[in-house]
Amino acid sequence: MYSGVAAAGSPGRDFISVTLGPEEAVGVGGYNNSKAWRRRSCWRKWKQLSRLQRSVILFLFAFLALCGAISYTSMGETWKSITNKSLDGQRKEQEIPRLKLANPAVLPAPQKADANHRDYPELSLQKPPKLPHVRRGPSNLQIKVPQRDTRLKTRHDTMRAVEELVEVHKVEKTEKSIISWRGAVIEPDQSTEPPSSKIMEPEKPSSVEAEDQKEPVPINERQLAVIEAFRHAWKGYKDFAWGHDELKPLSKSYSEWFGLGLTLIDALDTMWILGLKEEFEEARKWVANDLVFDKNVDVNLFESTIRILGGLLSTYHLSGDSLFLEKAKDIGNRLMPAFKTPSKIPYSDVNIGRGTAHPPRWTSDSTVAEVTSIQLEFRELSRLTGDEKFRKAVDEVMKHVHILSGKNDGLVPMFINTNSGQFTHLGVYTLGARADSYYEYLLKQWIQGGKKENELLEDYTRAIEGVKKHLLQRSEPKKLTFVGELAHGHFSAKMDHLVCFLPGTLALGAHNGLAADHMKLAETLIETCYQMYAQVETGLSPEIVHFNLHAQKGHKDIEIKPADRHNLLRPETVESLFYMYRFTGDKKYQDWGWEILQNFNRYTRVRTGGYTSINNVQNPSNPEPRDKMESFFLGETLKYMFLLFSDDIDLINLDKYIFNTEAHPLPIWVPA
Ligand code: DMJ
Repeated sequence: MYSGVAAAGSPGRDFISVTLGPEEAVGVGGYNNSKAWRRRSCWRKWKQLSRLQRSVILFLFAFLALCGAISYTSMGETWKSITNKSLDGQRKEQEIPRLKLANPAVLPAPQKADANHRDYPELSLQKPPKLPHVRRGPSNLQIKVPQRDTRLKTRHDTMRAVEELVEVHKVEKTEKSIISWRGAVIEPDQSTEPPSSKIMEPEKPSSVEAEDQKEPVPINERQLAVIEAFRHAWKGYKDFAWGHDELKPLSKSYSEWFGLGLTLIDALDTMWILGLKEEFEEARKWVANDLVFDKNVDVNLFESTIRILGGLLSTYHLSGDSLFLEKAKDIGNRLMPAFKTPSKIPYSDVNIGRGTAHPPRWTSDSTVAEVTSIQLEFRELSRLTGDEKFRKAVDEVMKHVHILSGKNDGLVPMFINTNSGQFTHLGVYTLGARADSYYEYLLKQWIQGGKKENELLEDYTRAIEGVKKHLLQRSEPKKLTFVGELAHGHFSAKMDHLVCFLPGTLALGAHNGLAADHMKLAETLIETCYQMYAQVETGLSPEIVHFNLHAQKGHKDIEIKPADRHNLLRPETVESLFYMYRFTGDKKYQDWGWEILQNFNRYTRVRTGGYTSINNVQNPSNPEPRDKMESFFLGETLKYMFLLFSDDIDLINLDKYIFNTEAHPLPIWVPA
C-alpha cells in the first residue's frame, strides 16, 4: 500500500519521491483495517496529490501494465521455441526419439536408456497418454514414409532381465519368468500400387498413420535367450571389430570383405525387431557419421545388394529414419554400373568408388542365383525414390531369364554369360549354392508386386514341378525326403544346407494360394533339415550332407564328407522353421529351433564375445572354431530365431512383409 507521499516538485528537481512508510498504515487512533477505512484513506491520499503526481503515478501504472503484457507474450514464444528446438534437435541427432514423440508408449524408439528415463519416466511403468502423431519422413525427398512398428514396446525390466541372463544355461533352467515386453507390429505401406513400367511418381507421405490397437504379445523366455545371444555376439563385434565387416572372435580382431561395416548394417533391423535400443542408436550413429560408399573398393553386386541395400531399406521401413533411405540410394546408384554389359546380365563385381564393374578375373560368367536375387531390393528402391532405372535394370534380367533356353523343367543351370546372355555349364541342376535364391525370388517378387506378374509365378511353379520330378529322393533308413542334384542326367544324393530355405519358401507359396501339396512337401523337407542337425554329434548341421539311398547296418541317413563338416552359423533351417511355425502353429518347430540355439551356444559361443563358425560338427569335444562370425548370423539366424519363438503373428506380418534372402523385411506393395 502506498502511503506517506512526500512530493518534491520543486522547480530545480524534476522528480517525484514516493515513500513507503509503515507508520502510514497505522491511522490516528490505532490500526483500523476495515475495508471502508482503507478505501477512504486511499482516496484521501490520492486527493492530496498534485495533478502532476497523479499523472505520473497513472503513467507508471500504465507503463508497468504494458511491460507485463509484452513480457507475457514473449515468454510464451520463447517457451514454444525452446520446446520446438528440443524436438528438432532430437530429430536431427537421433531419429528415434522423434518416434517416441509420436507415441512414446508404443514405438520401438531405440534411444539412450537414460534418455528414456529422463524424457519418459512413465514409459517403463504405465501407458502414457497418447500424443498427437508427429509427421515423420523426408519431405524433401517426397518419399513415402513407411507405416512402421506401432507396437515395439520395451520395458526396462525386460532389458534388466536380459542382462541377468549371462549364461544361456541359466535360461534353460529358469522357471517361466513373467517379463512383459511388447512385440512389434510392423505395418508396411499397404496402399501403394506396384510401380508401373512407365514413368513413376515417387511415393508421397501418407496422410494418416496406421494406428495399431491390438494387445501386445509378451516376450517369452526363449526370445529372451535370443536377445541374450544377440547381445553376446554384438559385444564381441563392438569390442573387437566395430565398423569392420566381420568379427574374428578368437583372435579378437576383424576381417574385411568390402570394408563397409557389413555386420553392423546386416544387424540393424534385427536390433530394431529385438528392441535393442541402445545398440541400435549407437549403430545408427556409425551409419550417419562413418559409413562412406565413396571408396575405391570392389564389392560383389549380389552380396552388397542383399546385405547392405536390403538392410538399409528394411531399417528405413522399420524406423522411418530417412538416413537409411539416403544411404540406400547412395549404394544403389553406385551398384548400377554392374548392369552395363553387352547382355544386360550384370557383372558380379563393382568398384563403388570408381563406378566400374567387371566379372571375376577367370571368367565372364555371372552366377544365376546372384543376378536373379537382387530384384526385391532394386524394385523397392525404385518404388521409394520414383527412379525407375533400378527396377528396369533388374526386371530386364528376369525377363531375359524367363525366355532363356537351357532350363530343365524350370530348373536353371548355375552360370550365365554376361556377354552372350546365355546359360553356361549346362546340365547341372541344384537348389543349393549358385541357384538357390533364383527360385526363392521368383515367388517373392510375385508376392511383393501383389501377385500380378504371371511370368514369375509360372517360372516358380514350373521349377517346383522340376524339383519334384528330378531332384526329390528318400533316404534310408528313416526315409527322409531330400533334394539332391542332377549332373548330366546323374542324380547325386548331395544336399547343401543352403537348400533348407526351400521348405519355408514352399510354405510361403502355399500360404499365398499355391497348391496344397507345396505345403506337404515343405513339411517333409523341414523334417529332413532338422535331421541334418539332430543326427550329427554336435546337433549342428554340416555345410553339405550326402544321404544314404540304401539301408546299411549301422548307418544313419546322413553321411558327412571331411571337407563338408563345417558350420558357418547359417540361417536356412531356422528360417524355414519360422515359416512353418507361423503357418501351422505346430510347437515342434519352435522346439527344434530351441535345440539348435542351445547347440550354437554350446559349440560356437566364444566366452569373450561373439560366436564362431566351426570346422567340425562331428566332434563335440573339439569342434575346431574357425575364428569368424558371419554377418548373417546377426542379420538372419538370430532374427529368425526370435521370430520363430514369438507367438505374435504381427511381429513382421507375412501378409504385409516379404523377407529378402538376407532376412531383411520389405513391404509387400499390395498386401493381402
Ligand atoms: C546369406 O547371405 C543369404 O541367405 C544367401 O541367400 C545365402 N547365403 C547366406 C546365408 O547362408
